[in-house]
Amino acid sequence: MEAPSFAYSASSSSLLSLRKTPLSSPRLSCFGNTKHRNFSVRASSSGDSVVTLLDYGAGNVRSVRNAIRFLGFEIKDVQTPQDILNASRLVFPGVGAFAAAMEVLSKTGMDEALCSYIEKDRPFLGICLGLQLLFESSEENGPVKGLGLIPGTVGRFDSSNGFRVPHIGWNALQITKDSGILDDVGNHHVYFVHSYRAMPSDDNSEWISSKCDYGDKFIASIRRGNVHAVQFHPEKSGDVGLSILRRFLNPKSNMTKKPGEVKASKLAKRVIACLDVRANDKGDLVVTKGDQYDVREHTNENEVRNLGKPVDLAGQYYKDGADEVSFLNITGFRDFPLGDLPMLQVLRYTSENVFVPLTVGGGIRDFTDSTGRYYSSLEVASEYFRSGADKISIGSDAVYAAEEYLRTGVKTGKTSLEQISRVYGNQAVVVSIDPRRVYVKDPNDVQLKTVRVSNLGPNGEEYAWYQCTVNGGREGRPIGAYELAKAVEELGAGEILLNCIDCDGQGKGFDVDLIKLISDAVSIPVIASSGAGAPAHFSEVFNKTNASAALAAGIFHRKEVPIQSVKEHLLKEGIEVRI
Ligand code: 1PR
Repeated sequence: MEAPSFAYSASSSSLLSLRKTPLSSPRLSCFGNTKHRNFSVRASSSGDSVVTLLDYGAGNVRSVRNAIRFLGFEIKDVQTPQDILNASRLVFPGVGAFAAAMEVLSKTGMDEALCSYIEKDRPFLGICLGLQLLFESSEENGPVKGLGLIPGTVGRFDSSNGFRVPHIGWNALQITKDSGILDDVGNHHVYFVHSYRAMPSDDNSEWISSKCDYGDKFIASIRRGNVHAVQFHPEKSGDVGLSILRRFLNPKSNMTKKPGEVKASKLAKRVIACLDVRANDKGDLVVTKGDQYDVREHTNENEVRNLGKPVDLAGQYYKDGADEVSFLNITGFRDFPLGDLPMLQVLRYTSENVFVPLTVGGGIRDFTDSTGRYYSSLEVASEYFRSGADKISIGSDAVYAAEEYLRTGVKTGKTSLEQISRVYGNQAVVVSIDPRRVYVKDPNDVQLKTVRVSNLGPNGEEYAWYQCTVNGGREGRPIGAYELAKAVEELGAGEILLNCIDCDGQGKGFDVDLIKLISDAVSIPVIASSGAGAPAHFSEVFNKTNASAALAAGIFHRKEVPIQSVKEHLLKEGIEVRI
C-alpha cells in the first residue's frame, strides 16, 4: 500500500497542501555530508510575546496554537527556512507520519534550518513527532532517516507483551535530570498518543530528561541547554501541560499545580465525558441523551431532550477533570457534517479553552452533495481536525468497511478508516461500535462469536452475540461486534469506542460481558461506554475487563455524580487515575 505524503505548495496559507503523492526516501541527515545552506542565525527582532511555530500542514496543530494563545503569546508561522533561524523561540509540533514529515522538511529546506537552529542552542520545543524527528532514523514505514541530531532509532511499541498500541492516555514521567520545563511534573500524569518511541541508550543518555514506562522504558523527553522535546502532548495535558508550555515560553514562570499533590506511577485509566449533539426542532445545536438511543422526550411535543449547550458543557467537564471529551454528532449519518457548520464552530470554540483530547464523530464518510460535489471521508475528517478535533470517530462507515473486508479478505486502501489512519495515524481514528444484544440458546445457532451472559436472556438463554448497527442504531447488520472490532483493528483503527444499545441511558452499569469480549480480542485501547449510573460501575468495568477508559454521558449531564467523585472512588479502589 502506498503511503501518501504532503506536498509543498507555495500558494497554501500553511506551508503545505494535502495531496497524495508517492514518497521518495528523505535524503538528509544533519550528520550526513549534505552541505548546509548558508543561513545566518540571529535572534528575532520581534517582541518577547511572539512564538514561532513550525506547522508544515500535516495535521492538527490547532491545539498547540490554542494553548500558546491561551498563555498570552502571539504566533508567527514559519514560511521560509530563514523564519526558523530568526525565531527567538521555536515550537515544532510534529504531526503525521515520520517519513512524510521528513520529506516535507527536506523539500522545503527546513531540515537544515532546524539543525542549524538547534545546534546553536536556540530555544526549541519539539512535540511528539517533533521529538522523534531529532533522532537518526525511524522504523515507521522505514527505515527512514531523521535529522540525526540525537543518536538512536525510533521504533514501534511491542504489543506482544500485552501492552496496547497505540499508547494512548495519561502516563507518569520519571524525571532523570534537571529538565527545566518539567520540574515537579514527575508527580503528575501527562497525555501521550503514539505508536512509535525512541529508546534510551548509552549514546543518547546525556540528552534524556525523562522516561516513561509502558512495557519498556522509552524516552519521554530530552533536554540539552535550551533545546527541549517531549513525546507527550503538553497542549493536551490540562493544567500540568499548560505549565510546561508556559515555562518554555517564559522560563521564569512557576508550576501552576503544587508538587506532591498526587503520585503518578503508570498509565492511568481514563474517564471520558461524552456529548451526543444534534439540532433540536428549533434548529439549535443541543447536547442530548437518549434511552437506548431514543433522544426524544416522551411528551405530547415529543421534543429532542435538551441537556445544555455543547461548548459550555465541554468546558465544564474539562474543569471537572474529564480526561477527554467526545462529541458525537448523532444525526451526522443523515445530515452532511460539512454542511453542519455549527458543529465545526462548537469544536473551534471548545478547543480554545479545553486542553484535553477532543474526539468528534458522526457522518464521516464519502459524500456527494446536492450540487454533485464529491467530498471524500478524508476531507470530512480533515475539516474536523482543522476545527480542533484530536481524534475522529467513525460509526456506520466502519461497519460497511469491515463487512466488505471480511467478505473479500482484501484491504482496498480506499475505506475511510484506511485513508484517514494513513494520513493522520491510527491513533487519531476511533471506531464507534453500536451493538445490540441478540440472545441465543446455543452458541452453535450462529456463526458469530457469542459470550456466556452473566444475566440470562428473556427466555432463559445463556448466550448472546452482539449485533452491530448503523445509522444511530436504526438498522441491524449481519456482523457481530467481535468480528467488527478485529476487522477494524486490521484496517487501521487506533481505538474502539464500545457502546451497547441495551445499556445506553439505563444507569445500571456497563455491559461487562461485551466489554470483556472486545477488550480481550484486540490489542488497541477500548473505551467502555453505555450504562454508567454510579461510581462503582466504573471500578467494576476496570476490575473485570481490560478497558482502557470508561465513557459516560447521562450521569454527568444530569449532575448525578461529578467526575471528581468517580475519580476519587477509583483511587480508593486502587485504580490509578489522573487527578
Ligand atoms: O454512524 O459515523 O454517523 O456515527 C454516529 C455516531 O453517533 C455513533 O458514534 C453513534 O454511537 C452515535 N449515535 C447515533 N445515534 C445516537 C443516539 O443516541 N440516538 N449516540 C448516538 C450514541 C452513545 C454514547 C452515549 C453512551 C453513554 N450515544 O456516546 O453517550 O452510550 O451514555 P450513558 O452514559 O448515558 O449510558 P456515524
